[in-house]
Amino acid sequence: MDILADPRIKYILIAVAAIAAIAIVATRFLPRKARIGLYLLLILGAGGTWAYITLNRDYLPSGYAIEAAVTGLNQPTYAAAPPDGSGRLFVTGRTGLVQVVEDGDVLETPLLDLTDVVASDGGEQGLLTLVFHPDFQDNGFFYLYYTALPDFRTVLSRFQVSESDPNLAPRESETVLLEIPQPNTHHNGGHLAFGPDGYLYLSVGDGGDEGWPSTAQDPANLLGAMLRLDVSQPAADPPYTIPADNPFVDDAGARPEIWAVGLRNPWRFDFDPLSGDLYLTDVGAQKREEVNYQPAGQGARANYGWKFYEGTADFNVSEDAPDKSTFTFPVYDYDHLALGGCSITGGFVYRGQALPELDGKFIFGDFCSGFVWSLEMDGDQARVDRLLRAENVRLASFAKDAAGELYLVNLGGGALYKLVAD
Ligand SMILES: [Ca+2]
Repeated sequence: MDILADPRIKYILIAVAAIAAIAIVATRFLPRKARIGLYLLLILGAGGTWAYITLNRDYLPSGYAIEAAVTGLNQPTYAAAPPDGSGRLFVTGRTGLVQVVEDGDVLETPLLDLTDVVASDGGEQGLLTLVFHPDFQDNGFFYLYYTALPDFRTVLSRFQVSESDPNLAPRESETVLLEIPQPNTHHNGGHLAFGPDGYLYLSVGDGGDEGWPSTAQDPANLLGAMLRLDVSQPAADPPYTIPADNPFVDDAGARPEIWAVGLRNPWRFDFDPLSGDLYLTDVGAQKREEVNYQPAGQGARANYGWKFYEGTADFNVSEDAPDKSTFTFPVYDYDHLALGGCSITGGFVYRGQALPELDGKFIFGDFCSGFVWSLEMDGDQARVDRLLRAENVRLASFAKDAAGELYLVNLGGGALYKLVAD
């Protein structure tokens, strides 16, 4: 961060230096009282400069900025580029629309309209995410994750793009993979991504459960967990199979879909397309937001701690809590008070071309403060740098285009902003 790049600070520093120079010269000629006055002025000036820099450092130039790329979207929650060379983006909208962006314009007719079945009134409900089947170009399959009327259950479904019109996905193409009952309207979090192993990973919030033991610690319950499904056999019934090495397959009473437990509202995650490392953000309760990390190939049966722990802090460490060493703690967590945040928003590992200095870094932000950071692992230590503060952006998500460039998804303003060099 180049503080001197802000002209206001440059002027203040010049003014302080000028007063200092005058004071030094004037010391020879001025009476004692006037000298003391000048010294006081000098101290005030220096103090004022320090306070100004401290209070404004979040707004100083950082080398990064955002620029509007797509506007006129309907409450966007996520966007993704179909892997077919078309350059399009499919954008999920909270109320249940999937809109198509072509050449920067939002097409008038949506790809899919689920507004009559999607529950979106509750704080964290809606059509939340989308992922393309790795063989999308051949089979036209993509998956959606949404909360459904009338009981607010969570639904994971597969859809198929029409063979005659690539900007249309018929409602009748829906095949439901999973339905998960929800005890509450919040912590519906969730993200979908294919891992380097070709399996479909799905993160599921704890459903806002108020009880104990927590659904997040209960492997008999799909809430508060990361699931791993094999969807390579589309005709299977149910329409997925359980990977043979899923960690709970041999545990009596456990759901074999579960890959990891102890999550509260795991809103997004990403596998680095190069290394296969996993970055998983989990939204905290009242205090702490966290980033979890697993090197490629690791993480099966991990317990991320909720709701014994919120980030690295104790939350409800009951007497029967397992030993602390059995949990996977975040590589980075931050306090709401310290940074004005409220809800962490992941995140992608940047592998685009335009911002080479971000290559391999995990980019994430906060829904309330608008801060955007990069995180880089050095051994088992995380190094975090602040990239920018996106004011007036309700940062529901990040998104990635076909070239790997990153966007901020502004739920409030119906827009996608591209992350660019300033
Ligand atoms: Ca945790």
